[in-house]
Amino acid sequence: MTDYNLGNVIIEGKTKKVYEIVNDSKLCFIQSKDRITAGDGVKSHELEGKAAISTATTAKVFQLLNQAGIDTAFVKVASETAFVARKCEMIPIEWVTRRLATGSFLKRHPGVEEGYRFNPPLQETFYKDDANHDPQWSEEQIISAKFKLNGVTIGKDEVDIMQRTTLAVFEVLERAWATRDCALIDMKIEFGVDVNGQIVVADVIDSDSWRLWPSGDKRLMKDKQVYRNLTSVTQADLDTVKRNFKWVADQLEYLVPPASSLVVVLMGSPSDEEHCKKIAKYATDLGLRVQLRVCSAHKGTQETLRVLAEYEGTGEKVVLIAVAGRSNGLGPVLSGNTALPVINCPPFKPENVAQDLWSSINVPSGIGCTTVAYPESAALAAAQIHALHDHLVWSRLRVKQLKNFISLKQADKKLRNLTF
Ligand code: OK8
Ligand code: C2R
Repeated sequence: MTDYNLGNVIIEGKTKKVYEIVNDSKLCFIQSKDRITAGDGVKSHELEGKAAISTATTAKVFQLLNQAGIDTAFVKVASETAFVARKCEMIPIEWVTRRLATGSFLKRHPGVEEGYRFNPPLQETFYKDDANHDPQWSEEQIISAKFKLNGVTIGKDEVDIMQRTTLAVFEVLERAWATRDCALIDMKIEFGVDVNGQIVVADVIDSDSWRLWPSGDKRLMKDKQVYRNLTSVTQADLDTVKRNFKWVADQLEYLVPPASSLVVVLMGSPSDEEHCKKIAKYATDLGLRVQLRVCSAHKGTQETLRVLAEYEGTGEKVVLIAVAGRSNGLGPVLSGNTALPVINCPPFKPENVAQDLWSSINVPSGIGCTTVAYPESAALAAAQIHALHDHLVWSRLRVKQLKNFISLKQADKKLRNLTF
């Protein structure tokens, strides 16, 4: 049952049906089916409950990707077995990323042992064509096809952006799964172009889309490969496949945690507030939790150490950012009295930059605080420290790099064709 007023069927595939939504031309409704297929539809079975498990899986994966900052078509869950997405024209290419060699790669590359590790992950593209078993396509073939979707012609720039995005999607999900002691071995995604001409990760991402090996052990695989490998299919086999898929959907509940990694910005004076709020804005955008405190090591040494003891006492993982103008005693005093990381970010005045900077970096022996010049740098440095244990913060940093790449590409595309 759904609250949406469904229009025409846009397309019906093996495992889902896509509808128009009456009165909303920018969205569509993706209804999952209780059907599992493999070998490009050659093997096919009814699997009661699969639509709900698949929808729950796709929703969690896309929420995680959206939270990391990746642009996807996913909008929201509409019912137990359906979700709403941005209406896209789909690019008929499967974008595959592999960390370990297995599956069809081994057939195409005889001699390579299963488990060969790709650093960076290997990327491959396949043209979606069931009748010809999805042939592998080169970048040149994709560009030469000149796909035109919602007004966008897929050329070299678009292919580069999709390649980079595919890699980021894989790495974000690989990190997330690692927190559940599961190795993401390889996966496939697809892209669409929405009605505004934006390229977004689309389709579904569920247990059909990847190979997932708990503890990196192939024998424990929890993905559709279990079904693909069956020569005859019994009800007991289907029950096992369903149990595996449900296990994956349940694990995903743990992969989207609320923001938890803490950054404490300590300022030497309330006059530093504006500078500190800039740091706080950048840090929250990176998925960090921020607290602002006022304490001067010069004017209130004991109080500063008491505030420090509050954070030492929580046992939480905390990064400290010291914001102190003129003579910076705050950062070095904090650093000399804690093992927590301390980053100095002095609020420089243009006329005193040289002297003030010197007071942050010319510290006595035994002091390990670091110094950055800009609020954004302070937030990024704190995020890099937290990213060592927080996969969501790691993902935000990873996607920020991707966004830098995309915006430079788009700017270059816009400007390189200008004539004067
Ligand atoms: C795809 C990575 C792995 O599942 C089938 O057998 C066919 C088809 C279907 O009907 O769903 N699936 O078209 C598909 N192609 C690649 N992948 C698909 N799901 C994923 O890509 O993680 C696959 O799960 C590499 O796969 P490989 O080694 O078969 O090329
Ligand atoms: P007041 O507003 O107290 O005069 O401070 C502050 O961070 C501020 O930028 C003027 C500037 O002096 C800085 N300050 C320090 C310390 N305490 C205050 N550098 C310290 O303990 O290092």
